[in-house]
Amino acid sequence: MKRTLAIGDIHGCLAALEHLWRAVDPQPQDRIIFLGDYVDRGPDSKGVIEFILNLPPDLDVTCLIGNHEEKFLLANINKGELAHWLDDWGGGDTLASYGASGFKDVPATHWEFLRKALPYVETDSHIFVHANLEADVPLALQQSFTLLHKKFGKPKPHQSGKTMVCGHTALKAPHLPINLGHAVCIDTDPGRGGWLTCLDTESGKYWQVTNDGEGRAGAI
Ligand SMILES: [Mn+2]
Repeated sequence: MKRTLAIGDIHGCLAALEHLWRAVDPQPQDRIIFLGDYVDRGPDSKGVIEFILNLPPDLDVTCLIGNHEEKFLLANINKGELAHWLDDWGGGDTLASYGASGFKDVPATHWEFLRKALPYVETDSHIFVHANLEADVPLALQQSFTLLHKKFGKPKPHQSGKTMVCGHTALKAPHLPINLGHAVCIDTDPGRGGWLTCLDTESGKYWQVTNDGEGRAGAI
């Protein structure tokens, strides 16, 4: 049976992503949607992007952009953004994962990955986005701030009637997904000792792993 697999914020936690892949075992008939925030905080941001770029080509993979990818791109072209990224966003961990020369060591394939990541994706029943939506604004007219930065809070149902699936707002212990019916958040904070979450929006089943390989599952 086809699954639609949304994967929450990874934040450099390559080991967690590898554990999650073994637990979920995505197949060519599944649709896989990464919700963004691949980089910063965790130990191997480069490895996370490399893992995604090296997935088998017969898998149906969509990658969304998160605010941390936007910051990575901005830091490369603006000194103020670079200082902010390094001081406050964990960007130093990301650059260190590429090696001693920083931006010079980031391969062209990774810049292309960052630039090609999509702001949202829509199915018949769901809208997938990194951060949030304005309830009364059509999807195509949403502001970048809302899509990439706006915290989850208590979102109203989107005017489309579709269920929003997002990450971005880190859910603290016990690190479980939040399901409001019309909106679901699956950022369970793996970069700061939490869990990495994958949700099948068809069945409601979710899988969670830690960077240490601990695993659990449940349903929303
Ligand atoms: Mn985010």
